[in-house]
Amino acid sequence: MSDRTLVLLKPDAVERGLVGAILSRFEAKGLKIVALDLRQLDADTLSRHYEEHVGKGFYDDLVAFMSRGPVVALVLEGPEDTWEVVRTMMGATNPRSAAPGTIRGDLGILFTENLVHGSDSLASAEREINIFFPKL
Ligand code: IDP
Ligand code: MG
Repeated sequence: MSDRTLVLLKPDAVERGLVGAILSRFEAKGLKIVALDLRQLDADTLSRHYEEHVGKGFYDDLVAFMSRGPVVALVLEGPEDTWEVVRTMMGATNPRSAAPGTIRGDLGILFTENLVHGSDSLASAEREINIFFPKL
């Protein structure tokens, strides 16, 4: 059995030259990269991806941030519960309170600019992989 999840390395991770460091963590954990692409996201893609956040107070800032430069979109595969493994490695949404040892806890300090996205359930993973890599 294997399952997959969607990860985005956000524009701050690309700008700060942290793509390699973050990908290394996932590879060292034993997760396999099965798709990978550097791409610029537009407002339409972001509204599909973040559909549960459209209209919230932070949404416009989130879209401005997520479209200010390219992201690295990838799909990771592991033996089971891959989305949950990745979420544990990412840490809490606000890097200020994310635990040391997590990606956000070790590398981030700002709320919106929290380096990495990971699907929050198996259903979200399937939905998001279909948005970013529909042929997979
Ligand atoms: P998650 O990325 O940990 O799943 P979500 O609640 O799904 O967190 O929020 C999506 C993204 O929106 C966050 O990663 C962060 O970049 C941004 N965000 C969420 N809540 C806030 C907030 O209260 N202030 C500023 N940015 C936020
Ligand atoms: Mg989320």
